[in-house]
Amino acid sequence: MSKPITLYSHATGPNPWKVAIILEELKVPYTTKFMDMADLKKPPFEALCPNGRVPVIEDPNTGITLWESGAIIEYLVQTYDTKAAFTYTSSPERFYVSQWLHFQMSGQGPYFGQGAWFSRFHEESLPSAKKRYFDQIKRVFYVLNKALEGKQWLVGEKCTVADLSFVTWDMMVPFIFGDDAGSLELEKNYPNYFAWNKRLLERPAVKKIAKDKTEASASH
Ligand SMILES: N[C@@H](CCC(=O)N[C@@H](CS)C(=O)NCC(=O)O)C(=O)O
Repeated sequence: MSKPITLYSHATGPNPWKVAIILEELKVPYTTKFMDMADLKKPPFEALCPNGRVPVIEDPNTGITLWESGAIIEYLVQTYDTKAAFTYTSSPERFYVSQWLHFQMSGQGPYFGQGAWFSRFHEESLPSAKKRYFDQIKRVFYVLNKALEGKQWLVGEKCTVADLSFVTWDMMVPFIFGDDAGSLELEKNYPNYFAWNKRLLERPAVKKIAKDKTEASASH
């Protein structure tokens, strides 16, 4: 039995919860340390992550400290998914898993994040910036919807870390779009994407993390 990994997290931010889902799916023991945003960009946290963001993991079993959620997911899979239950060892499948993980990290996370910024946090209303990111988010729905035509999962016949990596940002859609969320008509406009996201949300590990996140948001 391995010693628990420490996951540095934040109550509402989706990126650490993405890592929590992978830890749950892999049944790797972990403990969560919730950070205040105000403590991220100064010592002692900066010594763990010079970028001053969460997630960060510390794994006492290997001595590694790691940040950037995509790199953490790759580490967890390579270290703890010894039977490749959530990835592939074959080619080209393992490269396709990597491709989708990179797309999530560069194509989904940053655009959804900026969409949230300009719809919720920016100090002035900038409709053109909001439109730019909302359009890009719709583009991500379109890409996923097209890739999932006639398929249950992004790569091969099973759920992999590529699929799981998208779900916590997808959970943020109502928050990002607010009153505009209904006009997305996700089920009608992106049916493959919609069914896939529903499939992900029904997984016990994803359900547990959705519940943990709701509870953490209420108490932190
Ligand atoms: N690319 C990074 C993004 C991490 C990130 O932006 N995390 C947010 C929480 S979800 C954060 O720490 N924000 C603090 C800040 O922006 O100061 C990753 O995927 O790990």
